[in-house]
Amino acid sequence: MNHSILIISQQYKPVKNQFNKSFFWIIYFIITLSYCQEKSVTNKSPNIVFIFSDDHATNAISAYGGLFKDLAPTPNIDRIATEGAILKNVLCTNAICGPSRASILTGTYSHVNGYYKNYKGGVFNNQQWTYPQALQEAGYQTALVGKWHLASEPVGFDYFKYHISKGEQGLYWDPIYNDYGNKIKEKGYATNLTTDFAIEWLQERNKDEPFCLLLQFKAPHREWSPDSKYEKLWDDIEMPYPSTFNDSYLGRELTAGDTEMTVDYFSRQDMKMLPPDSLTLKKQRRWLQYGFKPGETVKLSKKLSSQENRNLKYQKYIKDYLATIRSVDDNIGRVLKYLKDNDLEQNTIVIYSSDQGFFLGEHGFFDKRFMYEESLKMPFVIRYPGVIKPGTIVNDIISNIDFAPTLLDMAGVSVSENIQGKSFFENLKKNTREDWRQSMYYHYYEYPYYHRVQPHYGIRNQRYKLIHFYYNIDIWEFYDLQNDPSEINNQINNPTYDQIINHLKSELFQLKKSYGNTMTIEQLRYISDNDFGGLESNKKQ
Ligand code: SGN
Ligand code: CA
Repeated sequence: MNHSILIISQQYKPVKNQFNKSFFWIIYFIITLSYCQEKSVTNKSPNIVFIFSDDHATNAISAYGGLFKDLAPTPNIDRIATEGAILKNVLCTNAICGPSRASILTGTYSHVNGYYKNYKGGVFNNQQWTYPQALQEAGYQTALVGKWHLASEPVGFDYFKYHISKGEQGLYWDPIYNDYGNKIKEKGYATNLTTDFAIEWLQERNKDEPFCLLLQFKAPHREWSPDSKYEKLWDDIEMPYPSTFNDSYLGRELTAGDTEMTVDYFSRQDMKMLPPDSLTLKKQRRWLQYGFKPGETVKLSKKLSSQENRNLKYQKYIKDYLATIRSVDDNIGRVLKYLKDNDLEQNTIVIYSSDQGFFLGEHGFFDKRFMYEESLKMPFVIRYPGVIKPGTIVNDIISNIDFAPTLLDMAGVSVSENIQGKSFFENLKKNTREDWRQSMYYHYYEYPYYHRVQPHYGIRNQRYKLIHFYYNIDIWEFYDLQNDPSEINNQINNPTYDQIINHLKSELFQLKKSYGNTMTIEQLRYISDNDFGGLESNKKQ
């Protein structure tokens, strides 16, 4: 700023009389402008509480309906939806943890932000623009508490306390955090603790500035460990099975039918089996991992048939998964109560979302990665009193690259030029622009670990989906979601759809190109095969 004053005063030096007056106004103008740029927000700007979890499927939130809506309701998440909006078509651009988080922070696709994969994914390049930095620069107080999982130091936060250990996946019990540079082991259950720390920060923050809090739970990520009080919630009932639980993968043999992601791959740890005391700690760990690799089969009971064992595994999994969500929902309730009790309810935007969807036994799967509906769809509910009408339902196609521009739009802060997402603030007010996108582009890169899901890209609109699996196979799949919502009939060879498929194919290539992904199949394979996605900037410094 001093620099620009100097240049201007030099330029105007010769015109002496006029100089004093003009000089005054120029300085006044510059100071005002710089103040507006640096602190474009006031204490009237809305606060933001962005609550985010890991692997929470829409099918496990009662506001979205689904098999468990009555058995395992989520009243607090539902409350955000009924007092604000529920978004039914929020689609992840790359359905896996780190990449989705990187897209949310930067508003860009993986091939732009460089974070393609978790395993051999390297490190999020934290020198790039992110929305928390933009908010911080604009005068927001910012904090991050809970799971981060991007392997580089969070930038743009006045305070952070994030899970370390297990490759930053974090632990359910007695978790270890990086507390603003200090390694701290806490005692207790992660979901409760993370909320405690978030509330502590809210209490201690500077009350004169607006804030943005990112509260990010580890739950309901694998290995789905519930709080002790919720361990036996559904012991006496049998949970329903999704209709595609025993999918035969007909017409999808080399894609959905060739993974290491079915319930048969649950480990002893997932099933909460206890290792023999006689084993050393190291051997106990290996014992617990059994089941993870092909050929390793965990049997829950020797007397049962393989189908019965499979069912039993699903029962254990789904009950544990839903029980971890019970704690997430309880703690969201605590946050909502804090906001209410502290007179923050009216001027605080509350969002709940998760990094991608998850399979809850559909197609026999757990985990995510595929462009199939269950993993592609992200939950998103938002409350903004006085601005978003209670009971709003949004069906527009939105994706995780749209989160950053939307948050900044709501806060009145400008976005980076390189951003690829679009603000959906108007959509939330039921004022969707006529040229809003009608289809989205998806791209998943990680292979073979974990879970052996073939890399693929595709396009999805309100009715159809076209996917190309390209890595070491060359297979296209096409689904008519209206007639086949469970995606079991791959119609790629059905001549009735020829015209639609051709049209979608060209739209897909057009979209891919418009987002700047012009890599050849060889180059894409290189991304999957190499550490750091082949990018120097992704290497750990
Ligand atoms: C771990 C899990 C995988 C999971 C990845 C990625 N295995 O590796 O099942 O797909 O995380 O999850 S585990 O045995 O270590 O639990 S993600 O949410 O971080 O993308
Ligand atoms: Ca995840």
